[in-house]
Order: sequence, then C-alpha cells, then structure tokens
Amino acid sequence: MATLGVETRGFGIIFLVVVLVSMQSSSGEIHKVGDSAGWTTIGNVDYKQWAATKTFKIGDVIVFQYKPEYHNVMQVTHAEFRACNVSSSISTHTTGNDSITITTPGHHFFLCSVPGHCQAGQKVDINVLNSASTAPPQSATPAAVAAAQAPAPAPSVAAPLHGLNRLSTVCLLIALALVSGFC
Ligand SMILES: *[C@@H]1O[C@H](CO)[C@@H](O)[C@H](O)[C@H]1NC(C)=O
Ligand SMILES: *[C@@H]1O[C@H](CO)[C@@H](O)[C@H](O)[C@H]1NC(C)=O
Ligand SMILES: [Cu+2]
Repeated sequence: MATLGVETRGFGIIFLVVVLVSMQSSSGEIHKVGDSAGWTTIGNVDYKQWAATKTFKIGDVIVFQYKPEYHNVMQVTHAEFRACNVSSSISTHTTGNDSITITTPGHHFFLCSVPGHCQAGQKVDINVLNSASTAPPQSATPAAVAAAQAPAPAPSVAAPLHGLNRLSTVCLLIALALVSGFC
C-alpha cells in the first residue's frame, strides 16, 4: 500500500510538471504588427512606436497582415535593417497573413523588400526579452526575472492570463493531493 502511494505521488508530480510546462508554452501572446493598420506604407504607420508599446516574449506570435501583391516580409540582419538593403534574408514570408513564432531572445529585424517601402518606414525591430516575464525590462530586477522564470510566476509580475493558469495550478494541486491521499 505504502509503495503504491509513493508511486502514485511520483506519477502525480511528473504529470504536474508536464502540465506546467505546457501551460508556459501555450501562454504566448499574439501581436499584429501595426494593429488595425497592418503591414503597409499607407498612413505613415510608425512601427518603431508600435513596437515600443509592446512587450515581446519567447513564445509570442508576430502576425504580419498585408496584400501579398504589394508587400512582403523579410527577416534581415541589423546592418541590412539599418541600410534598407537586403543581400540575403534570414527568412522570407509572402502569404499576406504571416504568423511568426518567436523562439529566441534579442532583436528580430523585419522589413518589406519592395523597392522604396523600407525607406518609407515599412520596417520593424521586434526586441524580445530573455524570459517569459510580463514585466518591462526597466523595472525587472534580477529577483523578479528569476521568479518569472520559475514554474509559478510571482503574483506581482503575472498578467491576467497567468493568474488564470495559477488558479488552475492550485486546483490541480488540490486534486492531486486528494488523489494521492486516497490511493
Ligand atoms: C547594398 O549592399 C551591397 C553590399 O552588401 C552593395 O554592394 C550595394 O551597393 C548596396 N546597395 C545600395 C543601394 O546601397
Ligand atoms: C490569418 O491566419 C490565422 C491563422 O493563422 C487565421 O486565424 C486568421 O483568420 C487569418 N486572417 C486573415 C485575415 O486571413
Ligand atoms: Cu511593402
């Protein structure tokens, strides 16, 4: 009986870890570049300003929406981004509804390679934080970043979505405690 109880608890812990990991990876936000304007040269959309108002995290999805007959999306190097001159893109997207999932931290430079468009401002620098934290980099202390990287985020830096996940986690823990107790 005692052996069975330990085994059940062991499986419970493995199950909990799997659930927590899947929760973390499924909590990515979707960011539509340019919001309602989309990816365009019309209306002088300030993509630098757009990016400055967002917090990009690993697992987030960047969506470019545009008419594919007029524009495209290329991920390029910093030098190419600055010069609006692409020799070989890191990746090219041309569907007009391109979803790009962020998997690495740091700067991700995108531009439209149609002549003149990048120069006209159709370029965006997506700067991705090196954590799943929702706190802006200016206010994130090392302790806060460490807390945010732990399976259960600290309450002070948790977004509403994370709050929901935390609630589910508590319910799950109670359920597991009950199951382990009865077996
Ligand atoms: C673009 O860059 C290449 C080298 O990387 C250079 O030869 C070319 O002149 C540049 N074109 C423009 C328009 O600046
Ligand atoms: C763009 O693609 C997503 C799925 O990747 C889909 O849900 C959405 O409806 C599409 N939007 C347009 C305007 O085609
Ligand atoms: Cu364009």
